[in-house]
Amino acid sequence: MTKKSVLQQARAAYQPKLPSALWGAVKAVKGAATESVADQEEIKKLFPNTYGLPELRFEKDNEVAKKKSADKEVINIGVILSGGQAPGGHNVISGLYDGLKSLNKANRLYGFLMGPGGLVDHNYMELTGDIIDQYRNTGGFDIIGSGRTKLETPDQFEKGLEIIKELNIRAVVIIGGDDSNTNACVLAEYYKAKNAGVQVIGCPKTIDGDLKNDWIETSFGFDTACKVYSEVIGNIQRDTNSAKKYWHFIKLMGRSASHIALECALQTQPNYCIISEEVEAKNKTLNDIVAEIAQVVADRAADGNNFGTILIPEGLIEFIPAMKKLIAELNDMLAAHPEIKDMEADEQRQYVIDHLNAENAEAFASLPVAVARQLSLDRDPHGNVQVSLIETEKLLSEMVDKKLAAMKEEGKFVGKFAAQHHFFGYEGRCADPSNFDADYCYALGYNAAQLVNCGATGYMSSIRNLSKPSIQWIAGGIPITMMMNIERRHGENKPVIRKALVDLEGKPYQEFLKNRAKWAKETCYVYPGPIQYFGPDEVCNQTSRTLYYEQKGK
Ligand code: FBP
Repeated sequence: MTKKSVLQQARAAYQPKLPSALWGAVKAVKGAATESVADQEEIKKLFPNTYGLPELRFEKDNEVAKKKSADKEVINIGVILSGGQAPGGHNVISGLYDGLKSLNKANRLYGFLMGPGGLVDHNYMELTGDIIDQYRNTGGFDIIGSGRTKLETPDQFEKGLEIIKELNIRAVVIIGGDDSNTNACVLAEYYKAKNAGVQVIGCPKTIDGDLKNDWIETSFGFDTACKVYSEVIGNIQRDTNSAKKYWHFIKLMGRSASHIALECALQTQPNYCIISEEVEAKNKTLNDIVAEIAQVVADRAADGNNFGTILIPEGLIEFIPAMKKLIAELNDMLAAHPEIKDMEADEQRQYVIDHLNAENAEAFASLPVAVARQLSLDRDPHGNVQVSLIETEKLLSEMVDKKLAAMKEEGKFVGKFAAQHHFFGYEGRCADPSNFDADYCYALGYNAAQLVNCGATGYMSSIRNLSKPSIQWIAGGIPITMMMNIERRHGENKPVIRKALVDLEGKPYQEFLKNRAKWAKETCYVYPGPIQYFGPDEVCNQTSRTLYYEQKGK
């Protein structure tokens, strides 16, 4: 174990707060049968054993509390961390461990190493109390590591079953984003169909904030990651407001949806923030976006302010309608001809241009070479373009620079323009969880143990009512099939959990809309400062602005 910082030592003593519904023994109360969000007939056909299950809600159970521990069945659980790191993963595991031990001290928790691949390759370790105690309230996924192996083939499921049986594991808990939870459901269906006696439960993880709906109010890690990014954006804003000489182009993680950019904008009040979902809805081109940014720069320059901040969501490229069409055709082309990704750069570029339809070929040819190349490279195991590798912040600032030069010639820009570039993503994914994420994650894990105990499979751990104090949070489980629809992936139609994009009618975006013209022209920066773990409630226990506005008045 590495040396602990003074903060980590103090933080280790923090006891996350559980919802009162999970204090002591619980019983699962069944709600009505459920349906998928769309494509009901197709999803039902694909998940005959896990479709239509009822929503579950936990309540205190006085009867079970009286059972002697000798009568209790031993339950072993295997846990997997899947995909990108998100603050609080260790607390999901410590909550799961404590929940499991609260049911029966003889229960055991196994961690599969380096993501879903650990299950298939039989790489695991037992997570004992001593190990868990080293990781309570810490960031990172290093307790067992994470990975992006996609669990999808019967072969993988059968290999997994061998080790599951060997370790007498009753349930696998998969902590992941929308794609990993989709695969958790496929695994649950497979094991249920063959009566393997193995349950599968998902937990909603991703800093991107796009795994949310009426039952999953936020994915864990979003709160902490956005607070870290907002602290640094605030610091940059103070710097630029001091020297008054740079425009900072700041790209923020979030593979697809713009929740992180929107949340950071609400926290820091930058001069400009692109929301990809708005770009798509208004059918904007890259040139439109560049023209808007250049106008903001020119308007501030007219007031003598040659400085500012611009937030750019990582997933922007895929939301520009012309790019979206291009990427869809490229995805199909790469799925049908995987050899393209191994070609030399020039040969690859020509091949792609020759084989795209005319409109897409023109869009592709007009892109800077580095961006075009990134779009033609390998996808991640879930079929996603690796947008974090596309330098949109540089692309935009170069285009804005050119546009301003043209505006200067026409007498429409009278100032100076110097740009700095930043990309914040990895900086926030392993931060020590905020009090909100520490509590939320612990509750998700503890709750997952209860879902296993009540025999659920194909469910996601759900903790709701999150803008209220944690004691009032609602605990239960939601059938994963309920969140699914059919989407095109890797050139095929697949059942997947529907991604939650920024809702342009929603309160967080509307709040941004109300203020953005003022933030663009004036200097209204807010400097949130670092996450605080100790101190007054309003400083330490604030939820994200997104959750606050979404739940305001509810
Ligand atoms: P998950 O969807 O797995 O939570 O990962 C999210 C994310 O952090 C994205 O924001 C980012 O685009 C991507 O992971 C980066 O992937 P990698 O860690 O493989 O570089």
